[in-house]
Amino acid sequence: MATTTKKKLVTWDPANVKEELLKKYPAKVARKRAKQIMINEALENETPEIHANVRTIPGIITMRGCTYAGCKGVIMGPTRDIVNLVHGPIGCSFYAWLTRRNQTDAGPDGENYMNYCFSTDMQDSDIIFGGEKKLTQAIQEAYDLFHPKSIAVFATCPVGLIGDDIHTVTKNMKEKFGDCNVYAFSCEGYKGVSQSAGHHIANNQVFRHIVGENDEVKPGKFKINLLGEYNIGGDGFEIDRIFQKCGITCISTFSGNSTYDQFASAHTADLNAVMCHRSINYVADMLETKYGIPWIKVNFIGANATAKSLRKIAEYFGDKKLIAQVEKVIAEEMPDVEAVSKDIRTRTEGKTAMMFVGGSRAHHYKELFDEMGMKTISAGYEFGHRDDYEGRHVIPDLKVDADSRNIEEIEVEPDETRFKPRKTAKQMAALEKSGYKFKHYDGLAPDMDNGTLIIDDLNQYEAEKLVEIMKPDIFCAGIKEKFSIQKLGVPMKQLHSYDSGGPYAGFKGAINFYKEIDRLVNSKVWSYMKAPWQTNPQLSAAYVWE
Ligand code: CFM
Repeated sequence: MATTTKKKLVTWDPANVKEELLKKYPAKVARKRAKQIMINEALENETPEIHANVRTIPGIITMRGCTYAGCKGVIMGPTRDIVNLVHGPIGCSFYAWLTRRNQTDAGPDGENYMNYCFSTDMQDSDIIFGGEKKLTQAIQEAYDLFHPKSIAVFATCPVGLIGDDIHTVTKNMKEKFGDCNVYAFSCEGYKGVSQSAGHHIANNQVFRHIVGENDEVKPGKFKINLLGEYNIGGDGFEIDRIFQKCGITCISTFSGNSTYDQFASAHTADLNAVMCHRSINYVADMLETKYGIPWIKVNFIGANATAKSLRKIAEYFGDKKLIAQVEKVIAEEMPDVEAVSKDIRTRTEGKTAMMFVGGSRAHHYKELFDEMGMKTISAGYEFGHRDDYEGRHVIPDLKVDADSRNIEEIEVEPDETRFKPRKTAKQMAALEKSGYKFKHYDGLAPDMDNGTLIIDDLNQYEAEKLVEIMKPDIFCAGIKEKFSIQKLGVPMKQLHSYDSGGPYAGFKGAINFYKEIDRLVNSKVWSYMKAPWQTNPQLSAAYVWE
């Protein structure tokens, strides 16, 4: 007979939960972790300070990835026509080979290297005698085989340790080829405290070596760049569909389903729309300083958020036809979304969620859970910085430590010939006066309810404790967490790779997400976690002859 477990209503005091999470740690570790576990009391103008972007304590099983992952996988991974050559032992390449589910469309030219895994396959002898010769040969081989527009070289930990000069090697090869842009990234895994450092290293080099290479003016009236959208599970395809329907031209996406030429032409757009603040906000700043393109924060995760972001883009251009078209698209798309939302809400309303993802998704996906009537009781980032939690106003107060000093900040000046303000000072002031916000992001904390827990760099031990105490209806994180959480009897949704699902962005994506979460939180399977003899050990039986 199946046992049905009726869920008790769980209430908790956040201070007790925090105490419980810290209880097992040695005093010094507990003191450090306490600063990264924040009981949210964000008021309108005030947010409690959180310790973030600091080293993980050795011995703790962190959810984070390495700097190389942030550079090679996250930023450069989704660009299809650049040969991404990893200089290092083969394991680093294999790990970064198509595991992120960033999708691509090979386009009319069909140039797509994403399905290849390029590596110098360093051996012990290369570590001892140096790997520069091998790297030179590998670049030559890739060039001879594919004749790509561009080859990017990524340093893994041993390369930094032995001191191979990858930048000189790539510079020489670029000069030798003449028709192929070759550059390198010093993104050794240990370079920063997380993959966030890798984003910065990648973006700096893209800005330095590619942006501005193509001045050709592309057709389109309302031209934007979408920064920080990586086409996971096809999110970018859905956003592109919506842009096209609205008449908005996306010159480049950094870097979902992108090409070399998109980066090269990015300076020709008239607005930068930033999705993932963490991975790219500094590129938006550099594009503004050098070329005069203003930037705004957008979010295409959630149907309401999508509508809001489209209206924001239309308002920037201020064109009556565009504004009308955006309204028309929203009016066309929303009825389907609302029909599904109405149906699933009868089953999802009041359920609870926890989210611990990279550096922006916990905030973005909260919108989708809100739309389902679900409450986010705890959330956090693996590698967010204080501004991702508390808002950009804290940026001037951020402490520069040895680790952040290690990551280069590029000094940018207005381009002598190509700097062009997209709007007059008067136009910008008028927009701002009407409440329009440029360069603005308030972070996760103000959107979280009072008394919820915001936790930075959550680890495996704390994740399990948190689930045991707070018993959410769903837990969202990555593959490393998936099965340990499910063994606790709580459904787990991967918000990095989306398991095998997606897209979840835009209008169609919202519908997909509603249905998926409804299915997960209402599945009966979790009530069968306990075998009958665990809840009722006294089984009675009789012999057949009795
Ligand atoms: Fe930005 Fe990302 Fe994220 Fe990120 Fe990432 Fe990702 Fe992420 Mo995984 S760029 S910070 S380094 S939104 S791969 S597409 S899901 S951790 S929350």
